[in-house]
Amino acid sequence: MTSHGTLGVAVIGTGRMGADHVRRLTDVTSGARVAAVVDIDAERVKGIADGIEGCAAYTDPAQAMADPGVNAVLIASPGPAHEAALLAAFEADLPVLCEKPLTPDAASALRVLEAEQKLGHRRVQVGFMRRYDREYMKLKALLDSGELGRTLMVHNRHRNAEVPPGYTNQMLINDSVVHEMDITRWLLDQEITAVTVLRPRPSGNAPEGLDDPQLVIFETEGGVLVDVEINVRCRFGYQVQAEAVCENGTARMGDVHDILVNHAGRWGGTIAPDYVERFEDAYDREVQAWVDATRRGEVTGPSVWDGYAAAAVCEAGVRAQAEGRRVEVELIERPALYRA
Ligand code: ISE
Repeated sequence: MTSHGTLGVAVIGTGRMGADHVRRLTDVTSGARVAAVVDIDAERVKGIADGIEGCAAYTDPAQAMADPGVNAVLIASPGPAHEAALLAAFEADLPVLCEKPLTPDAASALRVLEAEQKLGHRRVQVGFMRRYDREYMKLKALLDSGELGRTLMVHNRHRNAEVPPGYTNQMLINDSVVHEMDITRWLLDQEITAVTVLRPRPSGNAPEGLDDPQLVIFETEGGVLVDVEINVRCRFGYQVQAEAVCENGTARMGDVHDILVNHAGRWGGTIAPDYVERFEDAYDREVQAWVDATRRGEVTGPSVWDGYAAAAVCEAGVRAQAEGRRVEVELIERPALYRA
């Protein structure tokens, strides 16, 4: 850390999310700076580093972690590259914010879980940013208060206007519904025990080879039923909504994030075009919380256990989707390091 306590962060991966985090750490977050950027594209990463004072460009994460100006690591590379980067950060004893997914599958997530436990302390905050969204935080506070009684069901709608070329049925679970898996566990403080995936007739807008939309149903250990409409080419905008149905009432978030306009006999608001805009505030709060905790020498927020649990639920979801049946989630016993 520099003399006045500014956290030097190495950002690994400069794609859509990585580039946005470079901007955030440079222009928004207080107490941190981008000390290094890493990408396999040497030209691209040099161009980014040249635009940031005191920032070094690397193509190898381990070399960036050895840079004396680097005190922490933000992993925003593609999911399959996360395990190696995480293990290198453990080796360098550096704190990490790892974009979701922790890793693409339960086995690799388990290897990271075991490696972090060997350190004897947490090192990783996983990038499930919806936990920092103000509406989700209010919803959790209300459910935790017990004012509405016990939660019986949760209805979710996760709608993307568009997805990139090459987006597959499996990515619909691993890349998109993974957010509802984590937010369900966090809102209810319960593990997900089984997954079922149902499909209506596909939309005429569905990309080739993709069954869109789909209905994903979670069962939780406390008997709550959670459904997720995942709709990845709805075209009208990016929309994430959740409604908790409780014994004495309901609570819904995600309808309005902007002003409502009455004009010429009509009323209405706006819908964000994509997740980077809709959750900009949540990403800002997530990264600020990570920088603040790291400068205090603490690790807070979603843990490697949360990343492993989400990976295990994703595996069950992908099997349920492929086999057309209800699949139970297989989880190891929660290690002591990750119990509250
Ligand atoms: C994307 O990777 C995200 O993480 C977004 O939050 C999600 O809404 C989108 O469906 C994913 O593809």
